[in-house]
Amino acid sequence: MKSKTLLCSMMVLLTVAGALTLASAADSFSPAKPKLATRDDEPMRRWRANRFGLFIHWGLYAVAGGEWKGKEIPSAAEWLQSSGKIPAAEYASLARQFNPTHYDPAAWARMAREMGVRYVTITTKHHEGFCLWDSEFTDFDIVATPYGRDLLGPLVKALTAEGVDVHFYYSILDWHHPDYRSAILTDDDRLAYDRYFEFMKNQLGELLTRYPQVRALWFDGQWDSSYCENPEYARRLEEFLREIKPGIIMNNRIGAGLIGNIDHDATGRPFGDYNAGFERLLPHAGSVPLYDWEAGMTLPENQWGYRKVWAGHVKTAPELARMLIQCASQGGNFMVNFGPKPDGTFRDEEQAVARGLGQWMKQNSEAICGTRGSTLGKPRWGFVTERVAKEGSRTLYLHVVSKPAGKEIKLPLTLAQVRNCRLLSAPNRPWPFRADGEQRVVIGLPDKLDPIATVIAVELNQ
Ligand code: FHN
Repeated sequence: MKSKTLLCSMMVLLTVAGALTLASAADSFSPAKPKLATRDDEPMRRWRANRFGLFIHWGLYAVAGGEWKGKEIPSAAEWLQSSGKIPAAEYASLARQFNPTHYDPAAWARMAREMGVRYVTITTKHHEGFCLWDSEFTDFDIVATPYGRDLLGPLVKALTAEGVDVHFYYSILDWHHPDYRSAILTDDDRLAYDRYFEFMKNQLGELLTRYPQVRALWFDGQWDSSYCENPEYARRLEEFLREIKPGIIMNNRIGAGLIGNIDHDATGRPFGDYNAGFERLLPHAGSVPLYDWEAGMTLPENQWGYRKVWAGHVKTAPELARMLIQCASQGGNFMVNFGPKPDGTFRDEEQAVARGLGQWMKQNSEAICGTRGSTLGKPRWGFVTERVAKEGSRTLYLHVVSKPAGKEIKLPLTLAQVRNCRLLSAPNRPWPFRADGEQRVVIGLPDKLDPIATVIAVELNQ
């Protein structure tokens, strides 16, 4: 019997502050505004360089697949308990059916690497409160299922072996824990929430120490007034976690506050390290968000966890790849979300997306990972990313999504600035370029463009 240590903005969404709307005219570039750096140490630089991640939502809701007692419950599948108004104890009985016999962490990790992602963010505990690891602080976890053993550890190991970084999602909001309060209205509520807060700290401490490979924590469910109107909890939690694991990266949803901006405490210090507010949306093309940022995207409309029946438009690999490119061109990270089935496998649509993205990334990851947003703005024919080498030389990556009139790209550069050009699809031979007047370099395009984006690397002289 485990010791039950029951103690324990709408997101700090930032949106696009420094909107720098560029490029309404083809090939007219102007320099981007500098970014407000929150952190620039090695872990943060690694987080930034990764650029592309896979989000995984997995929990008891996968067993129900969006249905309860034979009826479809609308809204997001992982919100079933709340949308279906299911009492916590009844909902918890799903644990008795959770048995992912086909779960193969090595296969998941291989899929992630082949897809081209550099990190995986997995839900350790979503709003339902169920934990995918064997937690010392609750019985509502994987050990209470027929599967009966840790799911996280083997995945952490397999991802690490494949060279994919591990990030953990953790919901502050908890529909199962008896001490959780959505609002603190009485002294008893305060005492209960304090206990819940201790429980949460204990669990997060447990995750960081038991799985030392984890590099980032992705908080969510911070919008209830109990948490967001009492920002001292957020600051205490952040300090506690940074003490346990200096270098850990946290999204800004650990903060408690305003919707639509990264949140700061009374001294002006921001919460967390980056803005995770772009949920199923990207910043306006061409704008430059002020902080490091990350967008998360579902395949169907708003389903993060597994739902048996998907309705409406389902995004394809080319659509998602272009979103990834757009994010990279604006200096942000991009996560595609998968919701595994209760048996531990991925649905066909997700597998197809993994393959499609992987194919493009195999040839073009150089133009995404380790790059920064373009200082040249947003051209009409696509997007630009850039890489700055240690010695200071720069490479521009032109992601050509549609053929410009005249079938040529014109860059506001002099011939002397360009060292060479190459197509990433044929990297071993130089790609021609010429001058057109003093201030323009012209680059032709191959006859056939890649249906996602044809990438031309333009190496510049210092
Ligand atoms: O409510 C959740 C939702 O289920 C999902 O986890 C997403 C992922 O970004 N976050 C919340 C809503 O902001």
